[in-house]
Amino acid sequence: AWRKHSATEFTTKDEFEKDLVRHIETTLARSLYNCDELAAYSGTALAFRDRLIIEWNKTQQRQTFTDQKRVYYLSLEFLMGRTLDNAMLNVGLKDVARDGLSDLGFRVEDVINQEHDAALGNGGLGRLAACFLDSMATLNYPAWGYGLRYRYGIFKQEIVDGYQVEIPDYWLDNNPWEFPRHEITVDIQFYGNVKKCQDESGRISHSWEDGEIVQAIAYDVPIPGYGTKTTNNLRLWSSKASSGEFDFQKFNAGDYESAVADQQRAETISAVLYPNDNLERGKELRLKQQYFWCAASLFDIVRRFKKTKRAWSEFSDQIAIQLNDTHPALAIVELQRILIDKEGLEWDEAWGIVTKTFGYTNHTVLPEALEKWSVPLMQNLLPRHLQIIYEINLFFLQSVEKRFPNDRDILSRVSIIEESHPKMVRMAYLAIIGSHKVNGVAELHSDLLKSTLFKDFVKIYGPDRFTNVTNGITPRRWLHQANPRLSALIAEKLGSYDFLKDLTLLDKIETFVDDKAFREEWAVIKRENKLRLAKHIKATTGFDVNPNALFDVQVKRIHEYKRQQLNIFGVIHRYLSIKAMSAEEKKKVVPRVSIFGGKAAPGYWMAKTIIHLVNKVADVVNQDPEIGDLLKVIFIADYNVSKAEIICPASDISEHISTAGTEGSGTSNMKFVLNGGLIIGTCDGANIEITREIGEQNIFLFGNLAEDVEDLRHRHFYGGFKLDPQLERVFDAIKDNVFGDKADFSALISSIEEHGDYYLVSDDFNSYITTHEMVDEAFQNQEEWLAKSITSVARMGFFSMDRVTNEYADSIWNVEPLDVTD
Ligand code: 26Q
Repeated sequence: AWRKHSATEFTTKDEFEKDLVRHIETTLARSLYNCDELAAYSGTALAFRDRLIIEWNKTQQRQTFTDQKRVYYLSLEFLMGRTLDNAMLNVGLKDVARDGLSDLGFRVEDVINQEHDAALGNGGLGRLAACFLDSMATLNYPAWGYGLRYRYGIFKQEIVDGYQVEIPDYWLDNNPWEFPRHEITVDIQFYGNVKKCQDESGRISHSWEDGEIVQAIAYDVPIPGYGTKTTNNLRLWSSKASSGEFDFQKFNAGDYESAVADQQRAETISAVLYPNDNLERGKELRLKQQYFWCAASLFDIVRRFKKTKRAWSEFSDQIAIQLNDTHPALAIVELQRILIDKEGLEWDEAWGIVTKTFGYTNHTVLPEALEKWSVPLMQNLLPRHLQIIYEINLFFLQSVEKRFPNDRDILSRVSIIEESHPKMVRMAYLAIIGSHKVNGVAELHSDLLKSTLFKDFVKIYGPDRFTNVTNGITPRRWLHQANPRLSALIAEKLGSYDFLKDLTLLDKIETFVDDKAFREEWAVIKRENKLRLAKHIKATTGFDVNPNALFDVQVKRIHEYKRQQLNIFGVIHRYLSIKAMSAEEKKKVVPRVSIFGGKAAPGYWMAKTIIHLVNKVADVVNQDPEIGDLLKVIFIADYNVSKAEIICPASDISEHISTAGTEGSGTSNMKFVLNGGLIIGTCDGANIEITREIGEQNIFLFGNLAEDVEDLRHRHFYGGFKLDPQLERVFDAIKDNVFGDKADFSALISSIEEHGDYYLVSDDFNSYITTHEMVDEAFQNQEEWLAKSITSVARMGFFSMDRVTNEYADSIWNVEPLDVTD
């Protein structure tokens, strides 16, 4: 018989208050009389945490007991954001909490705002992992995430004198959402050397010896699904000096300082998230992080499998492992090593298991983002793994040679080892060869992978190994949580909140597109969301913005390929045009607020220059009396998940304007449309499928197509470069020091004028400006604009992360949901 659990499961306001007060008074040792918002947050979080723990334990027991196939999602980034609001909504008790907190004199929104974002990621890739966790739990898939428990997440961004300044994000103090599992540890080895042994029967084996040992400690985070009891697990590894390894020699010899230094070096592995997005730099510590996390996770997965006493041949029937980009590609090598060196399997049997287990998701075609590790570095840090990589490569190349005996070049093209100086290990090739499925994240991106980057592999393996799964977003966070009023309005019309579990049901709201009361409420909600953002802008920048103006938003990591420079040049063009207008002409201008936000990698100088220019333009434009309300430029500092929850519901239009063929998918495009904003974008990434779903009359597309990019770049160099005349006018203003010292921005201009305009800013400028004029015109017809907004939301069902998760489950993982009938 089951022992009844001791923790409470409150459902009413009074029960919640009892739990809340108990936690404030006993767990936190605070008196109710000096309970501030932070204590109210902690108490509320603990009360909800109790509820999660009960279902979490049950879910884990159920998954162990039924022992069906599980998914492990390996990601170096999980950009979770805040947890409390999400937990309240998922268990359906936010209103209970609101009432209970109000009795104690608190507003639930203020309490929620006390929480620090869990920012263990850079951008899209990390947020995708977080959306995966939400959907896998909601759909009852037995699934775990594995990641690193960074002590410092992505840095906090401050803007000082118009420049980005990075502040460390120490976030771990009083985090109620993680559970240290001090009993779950794994010893991880680095360096050392490989010994070859032969037994009496002549069988050769390898052992990796004399390395340095670092200990991995598990920290678990509960992941509740929406409207289900399933609560999955996210396991994050933290590094510590191995107790066996702590140098007692040094310690006893009085060399205390150096013993402590060793300890700190071990802890450095999980200290900080690398802040580069779409750029790889080959640092040893990054490789250490990757191996540390892969080895700990694989050990844990294999340990769990061995407890079931199944045959190794059943491994891939029980386990699917998804690689979020190539960052965990070493997991392929590590599993092969465990199977042959530790478990004594033959190479071929082991390799069959490995390839059936792994799937690999690629997120980018940008050459500078493709991971390569130097062979000497890997030789030193992971000598046995390098041997295995060479072996994998040898067998692979032999099979290629047999199939294509007359193609001499193909071998060097597809080799895992690049024959450069030094030699490099190409992680994407390793990931393809070690997986049974490789997918891109939007149709165009997956097609480009097949026709360019991975072309030879399509020839070798056939087209079936390569597939597309277009990204999505979780409607729980990105509609229900970020935009509760819109969610409520939709629920009222559809008769329930079922659309949060089946987003295709949204299509039913299209029948209300002509319903006057519905349209009015829709418009009121957008306005309230704009007011909320205006308040935030006022509080953080001091600028007043007119909520009736057209809010034009571009928030995402700052990168040349995403082309924030195109946007700010367009803003300057607008500014100059308004300045040249007569008073009569000005009356026809549609007022605009251009809102930017995003972080630049600390070492990415050009991206920092773009931020600087945006802030300088803001300084000039916002104070120009000739401009008034007609144009305002805002840079929102420290863009992160919780800011996105305020910004996404507040846009009239948002910008997704990457050079065609460069953005894997983009996911904020989906967030903005789902919240009733229109978008301006290039034919790139998921913009193309968004257009297909919502209709081309509901989106503002512009610019050159991916198929023409190569040719245009070529012509810049060999056909002579001609700057767009309107862009020239913009550059002239910058060169006249209108936005401060022109020298500050010379690199930005010369990259276009002199260095080939790689991102086609000039080629797309005219079409960009013209399209913005169409946006202004469309915005003047508010009734039509509203119809576009409603219609678009109604047609966004396809972009639910639940659809994405089911596609992975069917076509890559071959896993079934685990029914929860309690
Ligand atoms: C690699 C090596 C060393 C250090 C850092 C990195 C690194 C870190 C982060 C490389 C890439 C990233 C992040 C990439 C990323 O966010 N890609 C985005 O993924 C989204 C989800 O699929 C897509 O929507 C975006 O188009 C894509 O840019």
